[in-house]
Amino acid sequence: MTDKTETFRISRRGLLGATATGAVVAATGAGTGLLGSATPARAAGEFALAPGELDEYYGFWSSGQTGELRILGVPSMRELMRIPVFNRCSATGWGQTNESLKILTEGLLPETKEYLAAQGKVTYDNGDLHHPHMSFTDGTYDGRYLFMNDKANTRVARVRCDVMKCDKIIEIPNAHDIHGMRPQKYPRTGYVFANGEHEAPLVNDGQILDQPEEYVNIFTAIDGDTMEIAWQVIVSGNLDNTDCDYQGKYAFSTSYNSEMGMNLSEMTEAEMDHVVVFNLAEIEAGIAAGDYQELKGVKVIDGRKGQNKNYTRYIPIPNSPHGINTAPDKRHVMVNGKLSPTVSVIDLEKMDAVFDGADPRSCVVAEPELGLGPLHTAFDGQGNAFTTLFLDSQVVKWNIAKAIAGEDPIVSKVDVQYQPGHNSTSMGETAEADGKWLISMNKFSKDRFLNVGPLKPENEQLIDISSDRLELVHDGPTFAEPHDSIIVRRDIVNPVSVWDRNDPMWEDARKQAEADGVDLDWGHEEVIRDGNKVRVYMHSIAPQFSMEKFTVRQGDEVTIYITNMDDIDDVTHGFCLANFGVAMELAPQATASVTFVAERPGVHWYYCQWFCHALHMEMRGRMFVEPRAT
Ligand code: CUK
Ligand code: CUA
Repeated sequence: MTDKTETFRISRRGLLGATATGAVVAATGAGTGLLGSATPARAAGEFALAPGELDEYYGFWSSGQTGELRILGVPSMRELMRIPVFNRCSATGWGQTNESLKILTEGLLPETKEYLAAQGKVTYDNGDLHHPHMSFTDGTYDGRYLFMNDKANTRVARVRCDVMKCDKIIEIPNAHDIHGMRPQKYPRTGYVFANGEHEAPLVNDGQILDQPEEYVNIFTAIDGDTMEIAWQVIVSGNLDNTDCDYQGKYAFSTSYNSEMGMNLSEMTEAEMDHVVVFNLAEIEAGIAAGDYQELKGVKVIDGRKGQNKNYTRYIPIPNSPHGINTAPDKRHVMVNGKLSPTVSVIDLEKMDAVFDGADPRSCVVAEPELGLGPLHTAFDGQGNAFTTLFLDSQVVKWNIAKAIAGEDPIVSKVDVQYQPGHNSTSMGETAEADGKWLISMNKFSKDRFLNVGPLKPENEQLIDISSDRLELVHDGPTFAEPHDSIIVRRDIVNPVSVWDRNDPMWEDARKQAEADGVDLDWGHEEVIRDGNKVRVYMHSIAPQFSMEKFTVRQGDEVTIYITNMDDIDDVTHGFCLANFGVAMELAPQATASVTFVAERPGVHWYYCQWFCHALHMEMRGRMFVEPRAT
């Protein structure tokens, strides 16, 4: 860090004050003049990669209301890939191909399918993806799956890390608006824990509105292998974020609305909210003993306050806690105060006693004041924690042992631009936290980038945490709105470059081809008529489709199956049928399919829309639609 930057920091801090808010920054107009001229310091060669050099870490990013998962390289912060999940993707055909529609529709509840049918749809085309997390084995990432939530439409999805495509999406019954979500760390995933955020009547059929005592919230455990619901727990208060221990005994969720208020003033009334602790073995035993009600096919156990059972405990925590993060010491859990300037440190070694009847607060072993608006905490594996301070626009590094000893735990603070939500450290949510990098995911970028109009990008900053001097080394703009990320050592993630022809993703296509007597393992070109359903099988091999033309009739329901015979790295083709709104990705050795009604007579060109060859433009063919006889 140069002196110039140091001075600039101090003056900016002085200018905005310790509780700078977006409004203050906007009102002073300080940004463009004062801040724009400063050149950020760079530790030369430390994080910048030369062209052709590969990153040390995979970063898996959420995208909030965009609904997709993103892959970035860390530390370069280069965006490597977007994986459509809850969104509709024009490039890959996600949300249009038969393979993706199956994944998007098969996990929906019957009433959702009915609702969507009334809108003329088969699936949602939006999502709000906040929390991406990898599956664990024995306390660290195992490279099998990524799991993620959809707050917008109450879903949980899974992405296969071998092909980096989504293979399962389920809607969570009984719960409302899945927010916090984490995989079980030990012995393995195992469970995926998911919080319903918004309270609702347990049977939400339009009979109850203003009877808050009838409102409940639901915590869900999903089996990460089968993606089926294992069980649910009814809780008091709402549920925000969640995490679990390294022992396989407890999961825990923050609640910012223990009041069960229905408006802002009611929700923030109480001085204390709580963390709900879930005792996994007790819940499993309760289910086995039949102490549940079955709701929409799910076993639901009652873990509300005052139930006098050992399924849950409620730990009082000051005011509207948000993030909850288990430290790599496998013992301490940080509960981030949000409206309280504190982080509450829970000692899991005291949790058994709490379930045996000890005062719930007895597991809270420290509550250091760190600054204004603590939202999320990450770790370096060396006994330190890094907490984002939303209102202060800072990340604070603090020492866990000092906080427990009652000493001043603050090691250092670094300004971030501006208003951070989540942060994440390299391997920081595993037992293998390595203390190299921290990403601060800031909700506002304001003056940090060229002005692109009223809608601004967010700003994600890379901070070198290898010394006590937290060094900001990179600004990265991102589109709406990554909440959370994980940073995974690259040796853990090993995707393939070419699809397996027999991958489950293409199973339906293979079965249909077999029924139609078409051999997908050989180059094929067939048009099968089955009433007004027409199935067209062809293959692609650069720079050609195996069919230069085919004919259907107006009104036919046409399904196109294409196998990409190319088996070389990076030779992806596409199929785009012009003026039919049809397009899909054909990665090497994939068999993808798409269905549409041929309601437009005439000649229609289909073309390859992924640049694949010097003769890519020539990679096209004609669909001829014969007009309906009048
Ligand atoms: S939440 Cu967004 S900043 Cu959805 Cu993880 Cu805290
Ligand atoms: Cu095939 Cu472009």
